Amino acid sequence: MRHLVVILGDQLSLNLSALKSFDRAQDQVLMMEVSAEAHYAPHHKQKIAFILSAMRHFAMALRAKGYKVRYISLDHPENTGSFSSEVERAWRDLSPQKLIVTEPGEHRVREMIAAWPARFDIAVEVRPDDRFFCTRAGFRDWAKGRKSYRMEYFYREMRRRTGLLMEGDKPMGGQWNFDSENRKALPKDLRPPQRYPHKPDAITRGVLTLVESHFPNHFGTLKAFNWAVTREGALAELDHFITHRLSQFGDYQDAMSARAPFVYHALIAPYLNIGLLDPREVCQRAEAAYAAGDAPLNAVEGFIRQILGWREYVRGLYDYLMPDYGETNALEAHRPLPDFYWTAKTPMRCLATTIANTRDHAYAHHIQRLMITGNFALLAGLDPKAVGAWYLGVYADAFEWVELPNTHAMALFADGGVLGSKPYAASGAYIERMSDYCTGCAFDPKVRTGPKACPFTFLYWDFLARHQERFKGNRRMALAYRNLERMDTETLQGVRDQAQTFLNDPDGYGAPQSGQKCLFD
Ligand code: DLZ
Ligand code: SF4
Repeated sequence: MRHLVVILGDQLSLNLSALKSFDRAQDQVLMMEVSAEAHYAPHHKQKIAFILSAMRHFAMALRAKGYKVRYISLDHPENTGSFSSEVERAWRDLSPQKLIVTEPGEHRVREMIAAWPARFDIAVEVRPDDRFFCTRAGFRDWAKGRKSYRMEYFYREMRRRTGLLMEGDKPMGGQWNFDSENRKALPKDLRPPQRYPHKPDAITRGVLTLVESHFPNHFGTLKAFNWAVTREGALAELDHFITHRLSQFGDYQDAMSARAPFVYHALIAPYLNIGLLDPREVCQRAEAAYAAGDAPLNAVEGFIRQILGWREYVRGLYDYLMPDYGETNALEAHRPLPDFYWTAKTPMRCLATTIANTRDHAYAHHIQRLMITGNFALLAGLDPKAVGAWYLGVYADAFEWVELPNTHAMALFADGGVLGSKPYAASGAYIERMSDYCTGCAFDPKVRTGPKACPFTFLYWDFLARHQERFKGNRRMALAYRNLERMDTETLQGVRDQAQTFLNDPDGYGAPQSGQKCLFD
């Protein structure tokens, strides 16, 4: 045999670099369902099912095109359970002259592959992953020598390089960024469209049964599984977004609602991240919708910025700064994750709703992730590694290259400001403004102390006071510190005492006493 082409579960694209120059007569593809990949993070059941079903459908699509595929399913009797041991078994069985693989996204897997040449005593060709606008070298060139790496500058450079939303060398509409228009709360009478339905076929149904029996104790439910597992399904979901959601996406990008968990979001990140969609086609579709007059510029620019700007930027930064980047803990946050991150049982309605959405759909949108679960973790001083493992496990789209910069750096400020210029700390007032969570909550966002006090509010003031030395000189936090200084000593002490009581037992805080009605049933 000539080449053994290894395809990982997030590389499901027929245009994958590892497949270029594939000779159907002499080469073979290897795909492996391995338990080690299901266990390195506490993956949500839907995430495992999504990846395994998409892998099985992709293997079918390859075979239909005449590729020979060695596909090792999770319950294959000889499955040894890890990438390296399965590659070793294939290498013994097939004696290839060379292994070919597209560079994996995660540092952990890159290191694994770096050990293969010595382990198997054969050539291993690692090809660049070209499913991105910006190459690794391109990002390094941009980042080299800079004191700080602000996304906004990288994004402008990418707009210029790709010509997306450009009029000559000027941004379309005369502005690079329309974010100030994209912060509306969802009006009560507005009903975002239903999610696009993906009916599970026999393969997906088989995988759902397999996952339930192999991973019964993993987080999450499979009941509402509704992910595309083929390129056709992913394209249908993209179409649905462009036609029914994109035009409102901008306005309500930051809105949160207990009655509309998906608001106007696209729900395509899982497909982009495993290769079912390509970021170039996605941005071109959005740009075309603007050109056709079907969606306004604030929506289209906001959407394209997420993909052309933010997604490429976090990938570049991860690559540039790992592995040390994941080890920082600038705010010395060491508290364990409260149990309610797994159970959704807390009287804080914003957290209970976001975590219940996560449990039911392996999804929460970016503001829920940043300003509810992330903001809480920042304010409460939760350990960045524990928080990172949670995010990496519970979201269908999470792979470390995208998850780590978003969680570790943006949400938790654990990198001390390499990515962002200030922490995204916010009190209950922000959550009340941007959501309908506070109505019906046991707490009141305006109250700072006493039984009705909102934990986000007293934790926010406690966070500012705790980190005063570090942040008081930060220009972007000047207003917050002026407000803190206006608070009299006694009030501040009361707020800090209440924060301490809360932090001593976040799971027990506000729980019903015997005889009282349970707040979260
Ligand atoms: C996340 C995941 C899971 C749960 N299972 C598999 C699997 O069985 N086989 C596989 O090839 N990939 C899986 N993945 C995705 C990998 O973790 C992903 O390819 C690497 O993290 C990329 O660096
Ligand atoms: Fe969350 Fe506080 Fe609002 Fe309750 S009152 S939903 S805890 S922000």
